[in-house]
Amino acid sequence: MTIYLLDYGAGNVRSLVNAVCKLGYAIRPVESLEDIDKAEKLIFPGVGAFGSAMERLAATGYDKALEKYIASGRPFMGICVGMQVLCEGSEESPGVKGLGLFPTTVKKFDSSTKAVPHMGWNGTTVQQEQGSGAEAWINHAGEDESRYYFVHSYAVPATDADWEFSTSRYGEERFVASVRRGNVFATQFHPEKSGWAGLKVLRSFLECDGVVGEQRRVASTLATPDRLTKRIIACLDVRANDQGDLVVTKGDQYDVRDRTAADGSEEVRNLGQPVDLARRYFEHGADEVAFLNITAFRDLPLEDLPMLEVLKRTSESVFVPLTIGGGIRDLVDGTGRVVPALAVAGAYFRSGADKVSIGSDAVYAAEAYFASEKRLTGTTAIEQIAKAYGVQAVVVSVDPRRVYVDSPESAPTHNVIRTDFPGPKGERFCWYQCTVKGGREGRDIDVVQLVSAVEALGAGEILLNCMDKDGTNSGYDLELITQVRNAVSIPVIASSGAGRVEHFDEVFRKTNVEAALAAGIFHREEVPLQSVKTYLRGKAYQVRAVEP
Ligand code: 1PR
Repeated sequence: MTIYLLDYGAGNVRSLVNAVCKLGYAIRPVESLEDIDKAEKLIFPGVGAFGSAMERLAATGYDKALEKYIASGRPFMGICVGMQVLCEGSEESPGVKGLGLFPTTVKKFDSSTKAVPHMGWNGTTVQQEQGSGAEAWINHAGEDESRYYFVHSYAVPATDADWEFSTSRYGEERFVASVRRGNVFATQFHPEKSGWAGLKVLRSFLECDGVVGEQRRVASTLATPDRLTKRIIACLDVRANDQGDLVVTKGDQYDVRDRTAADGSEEVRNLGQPVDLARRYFEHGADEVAFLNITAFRDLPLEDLPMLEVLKRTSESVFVPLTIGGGIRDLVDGTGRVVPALAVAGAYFRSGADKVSIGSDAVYAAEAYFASEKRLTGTTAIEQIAKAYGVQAVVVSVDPRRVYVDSPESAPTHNVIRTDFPGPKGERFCWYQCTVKGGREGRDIDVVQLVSAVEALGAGEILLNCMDKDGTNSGYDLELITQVRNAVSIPVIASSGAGRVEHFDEVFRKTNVEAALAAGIFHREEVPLQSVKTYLRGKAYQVRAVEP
């Protein structure tokens, strides 16, 4: 069978190709209009904005070819924006016409009531009972434990139309999770990033043998609760050790060297190989895996950056979202060529990353934003990557540390809080100073200023580390996290300090963050990832089940 992938170069399609291969099928990229004509099955994983997706389709003539393909009755599957373009239009790109297969308009989620983008694993409720043979065609259902990975700011509001195959709920909003009519099936979620549950959905499409039978409507479950899970993220700090091998390491308050060597030398801690550990965490139920490259690889051509290979290999066996951080900025590579941050990010997306995480460069961008009285120039890495790949692909990793002061008046330009954990001289107040270069240099910008600026620039998520807590196993810095959670409406990942399962409950209960990340306890196998999930489930949290 000839299966084709319609890609227009706007994101990570490597994972989808890997997922299809994992299921035993070969898939080829569409390179010409004739390929669409030849295809027996076609998958369109749209990425980026609705308007740019339609523009790219129109510029290549693929829009008309797609319409013809769909009209021919051959099976078509759309993913994410690949589902949205089947609608008439989208609030995201006013005036741009979609393919108009489904009579509806894509709308933005209300960010005054919840974090937007909607990012994470959510349940679905199937809206239609299928006619003969249809169950085999596609079978993702809400009655079971399955969760699927969503990442989007815009969605099709649910209205119980007969083409709405499944719906989901985010906060007070019910939206369409997948559509189906005849030979067309499309999902708002990413099956290729949804673990085994997602692979099952993909397999159903790959195995179907054509147009499905009659559909029968059943009443939808209007009262379906929001089943968005709290995400548990495993983080791997990766660097070259003294022998030049790439290893996963872990610091104590950002110091990654062991001082226990007999000869007094200081070895970089080696906690394992990045690809092996990532695979282990996927199998143990990690909802996402983040790699932070903490070595500045100098003098290397872009295409030789070692983390590209790590991502390529990881995405062959890890089917949850992958984030890569470290060194996402304009750089001069080994050939003396200036490579813009957008190109660096592009290389990572093509190698299997779903999000890039920006550290130091985000601090400089925020400083420039305030210096220019909050003017958006469109030239920062955050703005450019968000424009090309969508805000959900841009994470800002923050490395703050406490600065104690006697009173708020002592730091009038910063957001000072009263703390329950006084400083060394009994100070009752503190602010959180942002740092660059892996915590080695403090800047005159506090964490609230930073996260507000990067949200305005177009970051889609905050990865909130804490230098004072990193590697201490003493629990998350709840005061820091609360301050940041209240300052932005994009999702926040709590990081640094997890030491026991109770710390995850505490951070979710007291700060309402969307995700919690840990490193040391997972690497040292002190607290297995599965036990975090089991504990949270026992506390009645929505968490994604660990799959077989
Ligand atoms: O500035 O864009 O090149 O990004 C560099 C990235 O590398 C930043 O995201 C920064 O956080 C990270 N980084 C740089 N140096 C270090 C270091 O440790 N020496 N790691 C470093 C930051 C913190 C987290 C850690 C959590 C959880 N490490 O990655 O995983 O604190 O740890 P725990 O659960 O063991 O407490 P740029």
